[in-house]
Amino acid sequence: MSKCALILGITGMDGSYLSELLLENQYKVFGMLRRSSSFNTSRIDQIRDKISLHYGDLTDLNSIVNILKSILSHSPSFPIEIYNLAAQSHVQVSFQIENYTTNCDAIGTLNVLQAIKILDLNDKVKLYQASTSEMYGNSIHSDTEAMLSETSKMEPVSPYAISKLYSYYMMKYYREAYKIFAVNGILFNHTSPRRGDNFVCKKITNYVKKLDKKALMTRFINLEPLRLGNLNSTRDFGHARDYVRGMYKMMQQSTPDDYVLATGRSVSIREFVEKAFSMIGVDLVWFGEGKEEKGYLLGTDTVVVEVDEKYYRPYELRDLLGDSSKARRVLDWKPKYELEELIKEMITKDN
Ligand code: NAP
Ligand code: G4F
Repeated sequence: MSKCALILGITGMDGSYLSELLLENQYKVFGMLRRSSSFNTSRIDQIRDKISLHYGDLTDLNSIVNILKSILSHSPSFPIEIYNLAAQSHVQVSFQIENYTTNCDAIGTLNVLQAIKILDLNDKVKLYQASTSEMYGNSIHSDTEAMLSETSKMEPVSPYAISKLYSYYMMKYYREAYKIFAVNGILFNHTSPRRGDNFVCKKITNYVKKLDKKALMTRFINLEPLRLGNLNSTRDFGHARDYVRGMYKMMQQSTPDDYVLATGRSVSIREFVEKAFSMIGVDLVWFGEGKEEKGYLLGTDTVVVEVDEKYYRPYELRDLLGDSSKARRVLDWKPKYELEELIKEMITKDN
C-alpha cells in the first residue's frame, strides 16, 4: 500500500513542490483547499489529477476533523504524514491583520493538534509544522556575525512571528504531553519561481525579468522604478525545492525533533537587487541614504530603484543567518542550489 500524506497549504509555494516530491515517492497525496472566488490552484494544476483535494480552512477545526475522517475512510497506510504549511505567511501584512494572522498561524496549528487528539490518532500520524526563522526576531546583531541555530534565543518582532512561536511551543507541548510525532522545521527564507509576487525576492526578479538590456541603456527611457522598502535588512535565501526535501527527511526519522534549514549565507536586499540586475548584464550604482536612496544604471541618470516608505514595517527584523549543521549531520541534508542559480532560475523560468 502506498504511503499517505495530507498537506495543509497545498496550493502555496512549498505545498506545490512538496506534493511533487511525495508523488515521486509513491505517496497518496491529500490536500486542503481554501474556497476562493477565483481559482487558486495554479501552482498544482500540473498534478491536479494525481492528488485528492478537500475544501477546508485552518481556522475551522471541524473542517480539519472532516478531512482526516475522509482520509481514514480511504483505508490509508499509517502513519499518515501531515504537513502543516498553511498560514497567512506575509510578515508585513500581519501588522495589518493581527487577529486573522493569530487565528490562522497560532490557533490554526492548535486546531490541527486537537483534530489529531479528537480522532485518537496520536500514534497514527506524524505532524510537520512550518516554523520560521522569523521567530528569532532581533536576538542577534549583524556585527557579531552570529548564526542562528535550534538553541538560539527567540524574540519575535511581528504578529506573524509571535503566532508562529505559539505554534512552535504547542508542537513541543503535544510532543511531550501526548507523545505525538510532532516536528518543527525552522526554515530560513526560501523562494523560487513559484514564490508569491509580493515577497521581496519575487518582486525584484519579476521587475528584472521585464527589462530589456538594450532598451534600458537607451537614454530618456520612460521606466517606472522598482519601489522597495528597507534595503539594509539581510536574509539567508535558499531554494524551496531544497527545503521541502529537508521537511520530508525530518518526517522520515524514527524520533521527532526540531531542525533549522538554512544555507549559511546571507545578503542584504540591496545586494539581492544588484545580483538580479547583474543576471541581465546590468550594473547599478547607489546614491543617497535611507528614504532618499536610489539605484541608477551605472553611467546614466536613469533611476531603476527607489525607496518607498509604504513598504517599511513598524518593527523590522534586521538580520537572519542560519546554522543548519544539525540538519546536515542528522538528516544528511544540504542545499543543492547556490543563491546565484536561484536568482537566475527566478528570472528565466515561470514555474
Ligand atoms: P505560501 O505560498 O503563502 O502558501 C501558504 C499556503 O497556506 C497556501 O496554500 C494558502 O492557501 C494556505 N492558507 C493560508 N491561509 C489558510 C487558511 N486559513 N486555511 C487553509 N489554508 C490557508 O507560503 P510558503 O512560502 O509556501 O510557506 C509555507 C509555510 O512555511 C507557511 O506556513 C510559511 O509561514 C512557512 N515559512 C515559509 C518560509 C519561506 O521563506 N517561504 C520560511 C519559513 C516558514 P491559498 O493558496 O488559498 O492562499
Ligand atoms: O520578502 P519578505 O516579505 O520576507 P520576510 O519578511 O523575510 O518573510 C519571509 O521569510 C520568513 C522566514 O524568515 C517566512 F517565515 C515568511 O513567511 C516569509 O516567507 O521581506 C524580506 C525583507 C524584509 O526585511 C523587508 O522589510 O525585505 C524587506 N523589503 C524591502 N522592500 C521588502 C520590500 N519586503 C517586501 N515584501 N516588499 C518590499 O517591497
